[in-house]
Amino acid sequence: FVAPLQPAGVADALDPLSFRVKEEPYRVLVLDDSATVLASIRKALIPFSNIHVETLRHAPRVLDAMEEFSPDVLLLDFHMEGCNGLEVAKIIRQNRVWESIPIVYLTAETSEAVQLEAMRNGGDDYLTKPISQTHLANVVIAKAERYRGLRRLMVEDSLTGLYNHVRTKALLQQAMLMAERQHSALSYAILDIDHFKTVNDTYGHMVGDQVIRAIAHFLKQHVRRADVVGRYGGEEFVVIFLDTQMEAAAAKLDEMRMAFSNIQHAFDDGHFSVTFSAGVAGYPGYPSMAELMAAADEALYAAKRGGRNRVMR
Ligand code: GH3
Ligand code: MG
Ligand code: MG
Ligand code: MG
Repeated sequence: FVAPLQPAGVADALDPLSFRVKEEPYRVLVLDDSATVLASIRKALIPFSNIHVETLRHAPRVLDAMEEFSPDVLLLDFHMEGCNGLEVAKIIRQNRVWESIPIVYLTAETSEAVQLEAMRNGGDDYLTKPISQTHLANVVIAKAERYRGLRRLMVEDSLTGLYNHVRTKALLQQAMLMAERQHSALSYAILDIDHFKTVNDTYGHMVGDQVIRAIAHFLKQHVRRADVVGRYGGEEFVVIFLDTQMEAAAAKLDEMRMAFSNIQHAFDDGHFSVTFSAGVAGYPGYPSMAELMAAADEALYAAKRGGRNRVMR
């Protein structure tokens, strides 16, 4: 069949961080040891349709809650039973994933010395109670907005909206640790478009870029939502198949390879097709990240040497 090239906006509709659409409300996690305070903050923020509030009373649960809820901003109480906000902020900041999440203190503590200490220890802002509903919402929205923009720059490839190189590697590391803990398998594949220089030379770089967007979109559509798709470099892509044995991943990739080779990319009045080659390697077969990546790379080169448009392992 003939598929038109993806218009520029198509890949942008996918938020590679969480598969959320971009207009989703800002997510704020509120940690306070008082149920009354939590209820009043929730009530203050509920009228704002672009804010989604989640509350937490128990500080030791904060990292789990953050992992589950994936907040865009954290509102943090200062004095809590058994610990204070400073300690919580320190623990959060030690975690690379959360090193730049906005932490906003919201407390009745008005001492300037305490405020200074809080800002020195990873706090982004310091609000004192009582506070107007609007002021609180404005600060939450402003911080969350900035963080989302920043996060996008850090982890997202701008041409395709896929995870970038750095983020892809971090996610692979994380996925391997998880697989080790759960005694499960995972598969890692690297894909490279065949004779892409010829595409650029024949149709121009703009069309080349469209093909890159098209394959990005195709890959996202053909793997599970939980799987990871990244753009590793120019016309090289990575797929991390979670909880998947290498044989199954290789079979899936081969199906995808065939389907992709049948897509016709429009150009002027005609069309052309493009193929890719892929190398795949599996955990626990290769227990370290470096070995796993090297094995997939070698398999990719073998696929290229073997004539391209094929999947090797
Ligand atoms: P092979 O089958 O061996 O992979 O051949 P190839 O032509 O694809 O060779 P190679 O992978 O070495 O070349 C990739 C080319 O992709 C080189 C570069 O000009 C082009 N390229 C890399 N990034 C982009 C991009 O973002 N947009 C476009 N249009 N071209 C790119
Ligand atoms: Mg308190
Ligand atoms: Mg290449
Ligand atoms: Mg290539």
